[in-house]
Amino acid sequence: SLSEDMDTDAATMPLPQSNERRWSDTSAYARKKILQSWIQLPNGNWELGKILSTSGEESVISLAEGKVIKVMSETLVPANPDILDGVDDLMQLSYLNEPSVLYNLNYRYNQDMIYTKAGPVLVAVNPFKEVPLYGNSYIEAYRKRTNDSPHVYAIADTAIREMIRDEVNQSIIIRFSFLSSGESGAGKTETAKIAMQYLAALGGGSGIEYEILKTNPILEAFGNAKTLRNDNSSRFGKLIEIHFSETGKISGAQVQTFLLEKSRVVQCAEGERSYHIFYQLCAGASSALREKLNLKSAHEYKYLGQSNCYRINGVDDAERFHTVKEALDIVHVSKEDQESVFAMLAAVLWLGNVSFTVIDNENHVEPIADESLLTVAKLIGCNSNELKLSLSKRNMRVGKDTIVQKLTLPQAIDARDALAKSIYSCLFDWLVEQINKSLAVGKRRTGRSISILDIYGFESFDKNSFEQFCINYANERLQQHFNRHLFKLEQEEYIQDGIDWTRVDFEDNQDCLSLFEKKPLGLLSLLDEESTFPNGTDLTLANKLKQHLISNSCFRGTREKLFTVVHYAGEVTYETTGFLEKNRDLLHLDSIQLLSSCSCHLPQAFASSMLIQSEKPVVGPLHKAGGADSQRLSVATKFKGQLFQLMQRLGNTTPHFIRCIKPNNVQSPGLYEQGLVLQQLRCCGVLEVVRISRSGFPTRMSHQKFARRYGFLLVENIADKDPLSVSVAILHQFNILPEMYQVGYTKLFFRTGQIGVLEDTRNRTLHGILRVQSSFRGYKA
Ligand code: AOV
Ligand code: MG
Repeated sequence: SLSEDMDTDAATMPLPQSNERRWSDTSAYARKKILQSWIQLPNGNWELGKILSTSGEESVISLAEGKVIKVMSETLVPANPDILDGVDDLMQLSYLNEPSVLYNLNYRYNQDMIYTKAGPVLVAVNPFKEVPLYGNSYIEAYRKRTNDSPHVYAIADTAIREMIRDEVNQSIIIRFSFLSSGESGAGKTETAKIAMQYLAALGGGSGIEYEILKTNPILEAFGNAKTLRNDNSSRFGKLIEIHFSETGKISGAQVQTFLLEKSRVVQCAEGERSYHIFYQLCAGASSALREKLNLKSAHEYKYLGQSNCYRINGVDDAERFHTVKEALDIVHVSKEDQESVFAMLAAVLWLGNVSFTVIDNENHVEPIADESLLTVAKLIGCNSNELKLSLSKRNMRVGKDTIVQKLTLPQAIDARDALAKSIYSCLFDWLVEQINKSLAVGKRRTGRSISILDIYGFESFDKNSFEQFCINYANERLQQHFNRHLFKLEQEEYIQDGIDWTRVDFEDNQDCLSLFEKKPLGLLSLLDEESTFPNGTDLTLANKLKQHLISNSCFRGTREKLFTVVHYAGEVTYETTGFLEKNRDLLHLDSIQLLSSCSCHLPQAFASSMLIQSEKPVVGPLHKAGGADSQRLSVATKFKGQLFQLMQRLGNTTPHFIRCIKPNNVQSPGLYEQGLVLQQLRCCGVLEVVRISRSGFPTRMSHQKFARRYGFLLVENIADKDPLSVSVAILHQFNILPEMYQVGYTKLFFRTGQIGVLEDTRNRTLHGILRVQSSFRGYKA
């Protein structure tokens, strides 16, 4: 390659011929007069042009197809020489500007090279088709390091090696970037699976790796759905922590999930679907199971019918159902439990068909005791009269008395839907718990684990509600993690170690995070406070936020129920409609009581898990009119707690970042929309990362460690020397050029690629020693 190597894990790098040559080549290009330039067309796209002549302030450019134009010379954006076309790492570009980066990614994308490094970050551009980059032969090649082109496998490989070498937990953080249209389908979930595949192949042996891989079809069936943007959209966030033994073998794993989108169970938009598992069950259940659950086809369930979409192109739901059942077998969910799970799903579907009839002249209603109601009662194992009562009345405590309130139609529908959502989300949590029980073999914290985070990215739709509010808050937290890691820590470390370093400013999003988290006057606190007020409404919430936060630079109060947050990635306007309800997430005590009275074990388990939750300290709601419905942590507060925990966990790991990019909005292969890609690159700070990494010294090692690791390669005697002197001696012996490293108080700092030379020599020397030893042993035997 013509310029510096890019991989912070330098062991992947081939031995460069001569550092000097490589450096001078790069700077030679930079000094040369530019021959080609990027010209921006009226549609915003960039086209490559040859500079024919420059006179005064104007330049004459020839474009493709012989077109010649005149432009102001100052608008020229230098293009890289052809020889740099499609470089592996954006850091290698002599001219690092937006069109050059776009072009480079596009050039690679056209050849199915969907992965590119951007300094320490791996960029993955979604191919929307099968690309021949995966499977055993590729895994082997990355394991043996005979293939060093950028890949998820290479990231996973680095994570394993660093985990073993440093005895530090690792994390692979997969995210995409914000888009004004709201984004999804960039490839995060697929990327996470590819990383897991690699870890399972290298750390496998005990069999537990199959179980880990089988968590994917299960969680996707229950937590993914077809949306307008992605046929397999994750509607929850996921962290999977894979544990390894001292010898680098997988010993167990743990899954944590975040904020499942419950509302999808009872309603979804035109053209979208509810969770896959419902359609899979309806299509794939055996006739015995159908009979037992009184199962109909998907068309006959109202919850599934309202969006007018039952099928996904190219997907056989019946076949998927069998895959899910097999996966459940593998993670040790018994056949009996599986049947209970399916019964719960059928109960949810039948609940949606429960209808109501008016019973008095005050418009109070009660459910009709038809097939739907009776089937629900049978499936969850309760008395049908009690089910009927719980959907037509609400017990409320006022002081010492209990009063019974009859429900109107909207209230009854709410009660019914709340019950369906609770059953489903409890079922989801229960499944995760079963998976964790099955995977909890080696949970000892040994400093040897790799966590993979696949979490929703920023969302910004035409209408943004409570879900987007939480999701974007989560992203704000993750963004800070990313910033801090790549920028702040970097600089602080240089300064601490006495390295001269020109400060590079970066955007921090602390202000926006404070807007969310400050107590008592932050978005979350105010939301919780309003949620506890019996008379709180969407409008009073909006007014309260405006009243207290209007002076905050990240906040803007707009019309009525609207407010705008200036997020790291852009502005998002939220509408408070439904915020309080969703944050309270009340399940009436009556419903919990109903579930606990059921004869089936799953509803009972659900009821007790909900009761346990409600015993936690109450931040959340006291329901209307002084009533005493279940009191528990508000959704936002619970989520915030989960996020803090997540950040703490990630904070103790060495992170590896993967950025997924979606090249078009129509899920179609071969289509690369410059504008769309650029927006994503800008928002996730990829260019910034490259700039900083290129100018900095991203590889670092303490003097002790460096001396320990490479000291034995020295020819001179180092017995009584301190680590710093040993380090310096090593650097000299290996002729590492002075501009390639800096010696800090406690550490050595290297430009990318430098450690590679030493690692190679070390590996060769070690292998030499091992070969000698083993042939010696062979001789003796
Ligand atoms: P997401 O996880 O980022 O969306 P997915 O991982 O579900 O996106 O990817 C969406 C679709 O893109 C997949 O179903 C595949 O068809 C295709 N795809 C992604 N990566 C690859 C790849 N490496 N090779 C082939 N096809 C791929 V969301 O969960 O909705 O935001 O929240
Ligand atoms: Mg996903």
